Amino acid sequence: MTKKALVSGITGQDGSYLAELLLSKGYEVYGIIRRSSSFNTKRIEHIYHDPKLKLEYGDLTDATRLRELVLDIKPDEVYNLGAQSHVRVSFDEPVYTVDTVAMGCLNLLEAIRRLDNKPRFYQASSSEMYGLVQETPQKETTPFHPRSPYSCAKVFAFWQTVNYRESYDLFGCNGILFNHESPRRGETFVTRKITRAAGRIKMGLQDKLYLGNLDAKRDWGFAGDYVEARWLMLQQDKPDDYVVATGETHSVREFLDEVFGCLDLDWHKYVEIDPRYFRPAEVDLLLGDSTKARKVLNWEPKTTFKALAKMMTEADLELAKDEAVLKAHR
Ligand code: NAP
Ligand code: F7E
Repeated sequence: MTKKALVSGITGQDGSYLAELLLSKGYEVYGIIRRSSSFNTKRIEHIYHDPKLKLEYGDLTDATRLRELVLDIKPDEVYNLGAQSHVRVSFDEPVYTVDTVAMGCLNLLEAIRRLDNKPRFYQASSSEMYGLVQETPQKETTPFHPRSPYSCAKVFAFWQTVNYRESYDLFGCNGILFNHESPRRGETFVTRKITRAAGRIKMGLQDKLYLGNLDAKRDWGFAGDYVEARWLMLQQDKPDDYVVATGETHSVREFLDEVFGCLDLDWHKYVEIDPRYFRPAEVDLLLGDSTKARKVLNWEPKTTFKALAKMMTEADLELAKDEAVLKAHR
């Protein structure tokens, strides 16, 4: 029988890759989308007319609607990827962030708890939960020390998922994913902000790039490699929590070197520091140990740091070229 998956956050970076993967595996995919005054389905445009993709209006803060959706659809699997996912923005909008990230997860768990056939549940947990890191590298047993409203909300959602697993026999898994990027990454996250600006600088469309803390280090992987791990978690005999990471860490500075290097540019000529991009509390270093996912799920990342930087730079150079052509015809 055709499996059904319900995905929150389908219009986001990860939702779009997950939808592609599930469709390729023959799933009927139900995506929750938000009403917006402008189009917000750009990342799923290429699969929009697939008859197995069905989009339903909803919002993680609307518990009634979530309950209605799970009752109507009766999904076999639920992937909770929806979130106000920007850490810096979470300091400006803590209450809204907690509503979507923490309460959103709880609303979904409550919506499925009383179903006779409870769907398997995936929670998009985050390496940000390690925050002020208690050990390096970070693994499943490393204690959390969140450093932002976003990561505090993710810790709540993590433990609710564990709690529903232990209390209600619900097949709930946390994927503790370290930063993952792609040409579909939102343009305000640092990697994409850099590749977008570098392409525009190369094409003469921009002359400065304003950034914050260049010393922060992250374990950056490719989003396309990480979707398989999520799906694999829900195919196991037992529910569990897994770290998904590359096992390498690099600074923002090193990412700048790679990207501008690909375009034969010297970033020092273009980058300026703007304190508005500093955070009230910073996460200085993240480095994941995904031994458990590698052993149990037989998963491993395929894309290196260099290859990721090159892929994003080339995609954004193409975008900048299109932009330059449009500008010339204006
Ligand atoms: P993203 O690109 O920011 O996408 C977020 C998605 O959530 C979008 O589809 C957005 O819809 C939706 N959304 C936001 N608020 C919502 C609400 N109230 N109700 C329903 N949907 C809502 O994020 P991403 O990078 O794909 O990340 C996916 C998930 O993984 C998030 O939960 C994130 O916190 C988590 N995560 C990400 C990373 C990473 O490095 N990317 C690492 C660890 C964990 P609109 O398109 O309408 O805005
Ligand atoms: O920042 C520094 C910034 O916003 C990375 C989300 O997907 O991954 C993401 O959160 C680092 C930070 O990602 C700028 O201070 C310097 O140290 O790209 P980011 P993030 O905060 O790590 C985790 C795993 C998630 O779960 C989140 O949802 O880069 N940085 N200058 C800057 N960051 C931004 N955004 N903009 C700058 O100008």
